[in-house]
Amino acid sequence: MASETKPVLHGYFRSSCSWRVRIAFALKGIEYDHVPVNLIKDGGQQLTEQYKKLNPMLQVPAVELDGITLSQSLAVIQYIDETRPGPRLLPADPKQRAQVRMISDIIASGIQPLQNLYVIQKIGAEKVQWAQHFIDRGFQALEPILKQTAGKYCVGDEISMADICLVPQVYNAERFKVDVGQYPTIKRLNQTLLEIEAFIVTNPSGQPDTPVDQRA
Ligand SMILES: N[C@@H](CCC(=O)N[C@@H](CS)C(=O)NCC(=O)O)C(=O)O
Repeated sequence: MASETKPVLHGYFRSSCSWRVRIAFALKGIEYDHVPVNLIKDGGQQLTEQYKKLNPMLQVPAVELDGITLSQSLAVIQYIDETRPGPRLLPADPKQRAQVRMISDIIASGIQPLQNLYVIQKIGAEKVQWAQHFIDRGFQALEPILKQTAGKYCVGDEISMADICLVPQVYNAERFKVDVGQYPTIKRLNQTLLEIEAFIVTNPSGQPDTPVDQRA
């Protein structure tokens, strides 16, 4: 049962996983409170004993809502979808729903974890090449899949969790200077989605914790 209390999002402006949750809240029209967790400052605020109680994985996002605390952005998005009115984030059709989950999992399990801060910190000098390699590897798989599933958006013509995962992943790819032009379907979908209000207002360049010099 959805409670009256506003959800609290513990997140970081530049975290792609926090951005996923912000987009889902925006699409559903859910107001929330934001608690910034700076992944770099003070050696990483996600590593404190206090934060560990919220998310023992020491990652953002963590979301407090309806009396529980959830980490894992896809679990949060699916919970919101199951408990809140507003546009569906997973399609009603089981085949399309499976395709949305497939695309979301490729990004959330097969691409994003490999360029996580705590991973690339272990890589050292080769970190940019490492990140580029695994983003390219993932995008080479995503491109033909999206060619088959996409209409206006990643799966058909309704915005879904797959789109919520795609845009922040393309943002990460651009940060690591991956040439997204090699992937015309990914590029087209990203451009279309970036014009939608829920994606604009949640952009890392305009969050409460976005540093002044990184604001758009
Ligand atoms: N599967 C998790 C991944 C969360 C995750 O990787 N978060 C990153 C930011 S996008 C993080 O907190 N990294 C902290 C670090 O690298 O120390 C989710 O979808 O929420």
